[in-house]
Amino acid sequence: MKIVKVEAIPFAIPYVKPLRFASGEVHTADHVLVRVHTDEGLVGTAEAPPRPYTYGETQESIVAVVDKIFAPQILGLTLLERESVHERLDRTVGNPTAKAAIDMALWDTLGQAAGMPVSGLLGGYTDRMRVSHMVGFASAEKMVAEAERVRGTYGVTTFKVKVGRRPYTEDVAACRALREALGDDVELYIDGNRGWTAPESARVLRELADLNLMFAEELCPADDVLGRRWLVERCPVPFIADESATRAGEVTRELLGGSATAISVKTARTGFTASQRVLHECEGLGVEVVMGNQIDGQVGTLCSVAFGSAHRHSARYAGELSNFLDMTDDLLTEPLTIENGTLRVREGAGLGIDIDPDKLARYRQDI
Ligand code: MUC
Ligand code: MG
Repeated sequence: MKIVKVEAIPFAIPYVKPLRFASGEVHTADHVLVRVHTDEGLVGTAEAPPRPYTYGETQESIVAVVDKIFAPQILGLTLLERESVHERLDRTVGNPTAKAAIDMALWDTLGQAAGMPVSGLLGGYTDRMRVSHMVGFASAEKMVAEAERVRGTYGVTTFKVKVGRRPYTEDVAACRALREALGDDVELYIDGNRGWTAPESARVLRELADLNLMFAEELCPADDVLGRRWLVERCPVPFIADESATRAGEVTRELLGGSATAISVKTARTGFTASQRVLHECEGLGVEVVMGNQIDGQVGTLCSVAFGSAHRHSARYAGELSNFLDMTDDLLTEPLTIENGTLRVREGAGLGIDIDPDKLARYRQDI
């Protein structure tokens, strides 16, 4: 079965409230829907969320790189030649979400062709994941109110707290308020998106030592090589590399260099094929992984839960699967629901991504 067409459709859906963090803020989900068509009429779907402040991709650059570079390189290859697809895509450095969306759309097509769910094809470990909710920058009171609302409404009991502000005392106060309000039973961890220096990060970790944090993520830049190594040596919990370890080679470099002791796996940037390489590398090395969220919509979240639940090693911790809750609308015919703190994989062949044509027509930016 051959690939005959690859579409990149820009769409934009506003957020109810922006997500703010140390490296940027998101007001609108200006994503790209990627569709891979086969000669037998199957259509695989995924979404690419541009994160300009992290990887330099924009909605426009994703559409351009898919239309002008990636699609022409893979047309004519079959669904069973994914290794060749990646060989061709990987000639181009960067563009992680564009590559990842093509990979996941291909897997969706493969699942449909086989009449099997992609999650089962990937590993089929379980059919659901516990959900971790990301709490963005706001006053301590507002951050507590959000976490309490998400716990009360969806049963979520794991929270990733965005930190990395200056002065750091604001973040220390917010973390403390969250622990006091939510109690000892919730799981809390922090993500600094490179906002602090290594010494500032060390100071914060000391001040938060009594809060029983589960992880610390990207508190300072990995490019401060010796500072980051110094920090990670002193960090009392696994130190997650996220944007510093975006592919298997970078994961190796960060882990062997002592700049990280855990890894965030994001299907939005490594799709399924490269995410499996990262995951298996980490599993082989005995390194913990967390399923991260690149501020995905429902399409991306479905991809993330399909992958995370497919493997024992990625299903261990709660996955970051709730950013879509803050969108005013989405593209799926049947919206995702989080119940009892859990998100389930969609049943059926492929990824179960059924796009509502009216919604796509309303939100697409190209016609
Ligand atoms: C995260 O884990 O950092 C914020 C920026 C990005 O690329 O992903 C999010 C969440
Ligand atoms: Mg992160």
